[in-house]
Amino acid sequence: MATINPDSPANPTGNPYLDVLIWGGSWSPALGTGADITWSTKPLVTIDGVREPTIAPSPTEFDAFRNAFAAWAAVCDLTFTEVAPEAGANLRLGLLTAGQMFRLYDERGVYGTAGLPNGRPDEPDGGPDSRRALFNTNPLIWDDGSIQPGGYAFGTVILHEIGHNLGLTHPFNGGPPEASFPKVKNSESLGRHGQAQGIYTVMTYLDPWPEGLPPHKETAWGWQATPMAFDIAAVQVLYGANMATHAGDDLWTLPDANGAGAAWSCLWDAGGADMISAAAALADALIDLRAAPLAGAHAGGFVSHVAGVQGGFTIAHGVVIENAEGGAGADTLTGNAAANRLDGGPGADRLDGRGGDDVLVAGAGDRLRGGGGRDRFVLEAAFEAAAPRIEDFAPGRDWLVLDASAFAGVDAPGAFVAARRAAAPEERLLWDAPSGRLFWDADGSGPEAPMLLAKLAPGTALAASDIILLG
Ligand SMILES: [Ca+2]
Ligand SMILES: [Ca+2]
Ligand SMILES: [Ca+2]
Repeated sequence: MATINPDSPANPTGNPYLDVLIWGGSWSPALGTGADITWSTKPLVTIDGVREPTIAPSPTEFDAFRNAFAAWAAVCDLTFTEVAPEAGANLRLGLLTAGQMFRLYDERGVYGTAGLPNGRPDEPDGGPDSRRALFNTNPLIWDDGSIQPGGYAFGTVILHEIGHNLGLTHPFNGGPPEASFPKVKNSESLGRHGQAQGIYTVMTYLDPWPEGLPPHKETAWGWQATPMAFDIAAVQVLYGANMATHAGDDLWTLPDANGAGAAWSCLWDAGGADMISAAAALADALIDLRAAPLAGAHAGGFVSHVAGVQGGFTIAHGVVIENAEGGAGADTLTGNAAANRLDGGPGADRLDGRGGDDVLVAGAGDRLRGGGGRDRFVLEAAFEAAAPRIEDFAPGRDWLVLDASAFAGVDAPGAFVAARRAAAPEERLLWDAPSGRLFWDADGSGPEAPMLLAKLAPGTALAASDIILLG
């Protein structure tokens, strides 16, 4: 059981987002240290001077609370243990009818309320080491679907109120008192670069991502399933990071259809060789492997998603996801500073490896940039008119990679020639420097016509040593 540290240092990080969210004390004695928190349900509430019971949660509602605690525990060094209502838990979760919530606040539309660790706003039922969260079970927003991860009540109410209980405030009127995210004026304000949006923090009052997709009205899916990048960074400042979460090799599959399972998640992945995949998607996918930088125009993260789908990923600060694969559509895959493998799959894809020694699979119609580092461009077949275009091939630094089993004779001496036509049987790779086009000629000087294999910048000083073989 944890005890309250009522003080939050003012501006503990110097970061204009995290310092606003962190306010109201914590459950651990010092920044960056963990705590073991107990929780229970069915607190009494005092309404109009009378103490009255809250609603006993159903098994589904218990699961919703457990899922929300698990989502917070996955990202930081907190544990949450369920105890009996009379056990004097740190956190006490209460379900109210819409009528009870209205009488409690004399205000409609209060979907939830919660105390910070230091007890603000004042909680008449809270003991010295006990805080509560109250939830409005108005069926307009609260039902068995909306309290599932990714549902409206889970993403915007349950995660949000528990965030308060852990020591996080809003992007508006946060801490130090009344501080806000840059350029945020009020609870409806997106602020500079739109960073008060729900896709960047569940502590906002704003929907996940209407600037990317139309406003979303369904309640059972299409909302947040996890704390988002600012939330994760902020609770890690308070309690440290959970470095056991997804420490192995993980496959993160982007939701590719609207409906159950479509939700916005921020990936907290502590290690391993990981991949974001849209392999099953039919629509165009955008996959961006850059982690949330916590500063600049994309401070709260880069959004990966399939076109038209109300769900997808951002990547938490400090996380490295190595690899990405697209689906049937014309996908856009962006790497990060690590060594990435990017494969767009079918469709005319755009790949950008950015820094690091990347592997980019060049399919039909693709346009590729390796970025910095020593990159390898894998040519799988000759697509002729749809030959991939490599925009920034750097001879002597990057490589073209050919599978010897797919290109018979490519491994023979003299297979590469700087010429538009083969003059000998072994001449299979024909490099036309003035046009920047590389051809595959399956029978060398035989009667078969060469096929276009790849397009590079005209005048590129390509040499045989720039080509390596697989298999
Ligand atoms: Ca992992
Ligand atoms: Ca594709
Ligand atoms: Ca890279």
